[in-house]
Amino acid sequence: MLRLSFASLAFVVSCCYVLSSTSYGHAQGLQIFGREVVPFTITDNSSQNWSPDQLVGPPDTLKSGDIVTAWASLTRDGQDEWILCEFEKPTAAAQVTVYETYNPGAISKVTVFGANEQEVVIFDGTDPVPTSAPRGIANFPVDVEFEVTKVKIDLASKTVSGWNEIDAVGLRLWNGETVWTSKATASSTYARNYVTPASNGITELKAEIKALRAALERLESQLLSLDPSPK
Ligand SMILES: [Ca+2]
Ligand SMILES: [Ca+2]
Repeated sequence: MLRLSFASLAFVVSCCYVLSSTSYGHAQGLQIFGREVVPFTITDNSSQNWSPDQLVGPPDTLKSGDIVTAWASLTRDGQDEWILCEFEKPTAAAQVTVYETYNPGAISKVTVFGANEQEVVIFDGTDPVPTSAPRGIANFPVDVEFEVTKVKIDLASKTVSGWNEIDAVGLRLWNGETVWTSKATASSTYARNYVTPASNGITELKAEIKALRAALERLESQLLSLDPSPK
């Protein structure tokens, strides 16, 4: 009975964890025998969930929350973070617009860059979006003599609790139009914790389950050897 129940339990735990991780949100690492199981998610483009690529293009995270279409740092508050957003062509910008979609209020500095190594800090202070808000759009006026090619946004992530997720960054033009980030990098990303739902990811997951079952069988064997009850 012990053999059956233990093996079954292990498999059920593994399957439940996989299923529980297939939705929005940071599935927190499940500790099994001291080893953190890598979260697994099944959505389109899931290898890029929360990656800097999620900063590219117009806003697509339509509500507040821990949602995969926004960039998220690797840790909640482990270090201060930054994102660097590039634009397809130099732009005469009137304003930098930042869509904060989860735990807003962490923007501490905004720097704009030009094609000829120009660099100007246009904001250094407290994020205009309050930390109490569920989400918000932060606007920073640009008053520089050059066309903007890149924007760097520094985030006081250590200070503002939780993942400070950003959905999109745009440059508002003087005519009211907005151009959106075409390429982005970041100080860190939660995305690297994720595996794709493609064959590689499934193979890795199967290997993970196999290793867990083997570990459980070894433990079961050890427990049986210690069992003083008559066979
Ligand atoms: Ca934070
Ligand atoms: Ca986005």
